[in-house]
Amino acid sequence: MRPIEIEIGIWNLDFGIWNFSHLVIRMQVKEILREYSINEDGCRVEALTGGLINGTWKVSADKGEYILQRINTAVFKNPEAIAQNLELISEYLKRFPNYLFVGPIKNNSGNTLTVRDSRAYRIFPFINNTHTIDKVTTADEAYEAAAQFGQFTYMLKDFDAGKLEITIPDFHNLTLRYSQFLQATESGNIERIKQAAQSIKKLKQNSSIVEEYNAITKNQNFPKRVTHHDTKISNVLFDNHSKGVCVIDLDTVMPGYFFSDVGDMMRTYLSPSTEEETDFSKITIRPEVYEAIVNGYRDRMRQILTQQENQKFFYSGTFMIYMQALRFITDFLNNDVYYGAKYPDHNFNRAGNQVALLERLIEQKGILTQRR
Ligand code: GN1
Ligand code: MG
Repeated sequence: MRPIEIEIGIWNLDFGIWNFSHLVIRMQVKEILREYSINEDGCRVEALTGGLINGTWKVSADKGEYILQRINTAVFKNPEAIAQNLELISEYLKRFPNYLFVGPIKNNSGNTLTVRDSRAYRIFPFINNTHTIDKVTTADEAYEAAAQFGQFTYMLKDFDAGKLEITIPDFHNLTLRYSQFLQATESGNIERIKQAAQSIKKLKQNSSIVEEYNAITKNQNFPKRVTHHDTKISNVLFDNHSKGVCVIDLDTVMPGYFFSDVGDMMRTYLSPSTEEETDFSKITIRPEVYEAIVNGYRDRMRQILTQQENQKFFYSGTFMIYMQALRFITDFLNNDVYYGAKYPDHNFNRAGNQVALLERLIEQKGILTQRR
């Protein structure tokens, strides 16, 4: 996670440099910190980038360092459900005393969630001697991350996934995402539908990915497991020796399929470029990273992965990239209501990027699956 701006140097800093929303957040953050008896005087609050959905800050106070997060309640409509899931998981994982579970801290009223004016906040301890990274630069990093996500699901293999609240219904339901996409191509912004014609066509041409999803999710050899659903590299804590320590950001932990987690790693680790890259010639697939994801995940999940799951590693990548392309283009056609846009064609470009990534991956199928 990279600091984008120093939100609050010292609390009394000149107010003139803040726009209105900064100010509102700043006042609210101050109130929230008080709920945790964190002295805000001389406190440094630094915004961290990375996520598209929640707001995240690093807080450095007298008492120590923390991660403060504001949950986007337009997306997570029931933040209490997240808090409840985290408590259940944290309780269960106590049977693995060597595993570091980073859960939210309780506020002065004993709750892990602090709600102010319909905004929900929570605070995590900042774990010393750990760090996160923004991009995968080596296969070892991909291996470590895949091992951590695999380990997380493995440790929870006997936990009753049915106890978890569904924090985002149908989050990785490809059938639904595809029908929302088709709907947007009918009733979305007409200009944008024309502009996106090429990507729309390519996505429709690849709809066999949806058919495969429909088939495998009906098959009992693809059990629902406790999966993370957001396996980007910045959701892994690394130690000073670049070894994975644990996974973080458990808001979308829900019953799900192994291919969601493996697939999102492929989607976000395989190319040296990110989903924000607009020069699509920079989108390439790194076979050694592919191999590291498969090995890292399998090393921890080997005992429970079914034979059928084992055959769907490559599919996982196509599944997640395809779904993300659908989500970006659907949002573009619907005038950026979900992801927002920092510039007019932002979601158009993100969708194009994911379509190109999908094409690169499919081209390499022979090479990648031969290695495995
Ligand atoms: C969102 O906020 P962030 O970056 O963790 C999204 C993911 C997408 C991702 C694309 C709740 O995640 O599903 O893959 O953007 N999360 C939600 O960058 O929609
Ligand atoms: Mg997230």
